[in-house]
Amino acid sequence: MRFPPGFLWGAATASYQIEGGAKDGGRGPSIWDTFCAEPGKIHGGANGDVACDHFNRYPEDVALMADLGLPAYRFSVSWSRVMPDGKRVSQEGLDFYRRLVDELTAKGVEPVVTLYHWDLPQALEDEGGWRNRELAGHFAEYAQTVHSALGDRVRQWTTINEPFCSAFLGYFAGIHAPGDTDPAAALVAAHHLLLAHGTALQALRAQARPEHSFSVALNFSPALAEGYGPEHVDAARKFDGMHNRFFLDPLLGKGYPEDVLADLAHVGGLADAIKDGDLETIAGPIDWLGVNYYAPTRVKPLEDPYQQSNCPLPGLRGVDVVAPRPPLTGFGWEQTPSSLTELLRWLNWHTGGLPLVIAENGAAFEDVIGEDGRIRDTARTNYIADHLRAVHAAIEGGADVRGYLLWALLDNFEWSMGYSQRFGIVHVDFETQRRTVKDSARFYQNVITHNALSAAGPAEPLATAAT
Ligand code: GBH
Repeated sequence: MRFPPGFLWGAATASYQIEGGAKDGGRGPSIWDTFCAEPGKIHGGANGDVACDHFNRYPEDVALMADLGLPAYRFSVSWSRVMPDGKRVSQEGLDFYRRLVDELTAKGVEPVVTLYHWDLPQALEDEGGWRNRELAGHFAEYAQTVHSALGDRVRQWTTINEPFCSAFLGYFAGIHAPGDTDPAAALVAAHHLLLAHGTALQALRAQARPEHSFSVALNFSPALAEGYGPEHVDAARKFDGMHNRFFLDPLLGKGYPEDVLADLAHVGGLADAIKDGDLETIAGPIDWLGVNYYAPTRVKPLEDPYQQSNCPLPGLRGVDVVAPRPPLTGFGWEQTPSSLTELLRWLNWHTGGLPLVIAENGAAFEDVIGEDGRIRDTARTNYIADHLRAVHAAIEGGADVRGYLLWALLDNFEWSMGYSQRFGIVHVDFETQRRTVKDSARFYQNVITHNALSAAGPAEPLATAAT
């Protein structure tokens, strides 16, 4: 299975999940520092103070990327490192990303920069966080600052990663920072995140070079109905509406989906938050869409159509999210690559052929280090191989998929799960900070080298010794 010429291969990370150096280089606190300090929020009481110590070890990590032959690396910039109080620029903070980008460029790895992957400066949370409309303007200034500093070397830009998670997990489910549980606040936050994207996009376009391209990354979970009756179809529609189309449609200039607004009529907040001109701002054209995909969601109708759903979607009623079907990943997520093919083909149709980049896809499994030091993570390798075949099938089916950025380069701080879930193709020993290349990384290297993979059969890593 051959991929199109020029297909962008790479791996991804995010600032708070790998950097550490929480108090180094003048970094200010973010909402994740605060959230992690609250007892009971994070598995094992963990935090990102040290994480992968990438802040200090980035030269080693970039060398590793070069050794793996990764053409691209997606990482995020920490707003609170670049602007410790959310507004005042720290040259020291910018310099860190400058050094990182220089190192990547020197080693021939293309940087793909995400401006916001959830680590809001705490000072801005103190002003209301994403409940506060003014954050859109602050974010645009921050975006311009980073773009001015790195735009000579960085061509590919993503404004915001997964507004779903920031808004719904952070302000409704309470399982992400800042830990609020207010459905109206979550909808308002979602609107302000989209507005921040649109406002920043306008600001960046105004200072962009011709080679720059801009995107936003959304997490998608296709809804799979457990039955065939109209109530089942409607349950899937509701879940898909709130989880996927609520964020996508405004970005495409379609506005918030009418059916979702009707489902949400009983929750306040959103209608008042939408001001004249907002939807135009949000709909500024993007050059490509970042698609983060891990698993579908199985749904069935609740007997009581007014009962709040058991999933973290504000205002969602009458939908029962049921157990995923095996085989599951180590995290308990379903492995259904066909849903990725369906998603990409649907996106191709729904967006009118917008270029798509898989900005995240990967799996957590428990790893065992063999006596020879090798990590034979066959389950992860098979997950990746199966999902690459699914991407290939979507391309055959007409979707304009331009790249695949695997989550994650390194094992890292997995948010509320702390260090208990390993997504890396490179193992990190969090005691010694030793990196060990897993078999899945060698398999991926092989795919990249050939720009192709076998159509079936067990996925084999390159026959290279692991270190
Ligand atoms: C990505 O989010 C993140 O961008 C990345 O930082 C993270 O490390 C990676 O996934 C792995 O988790 O709580 O009911 O919604 C993925 C979005 C949102 C998908 C939460 C799984 C769990 C079910 N994720 N969702 S629920």
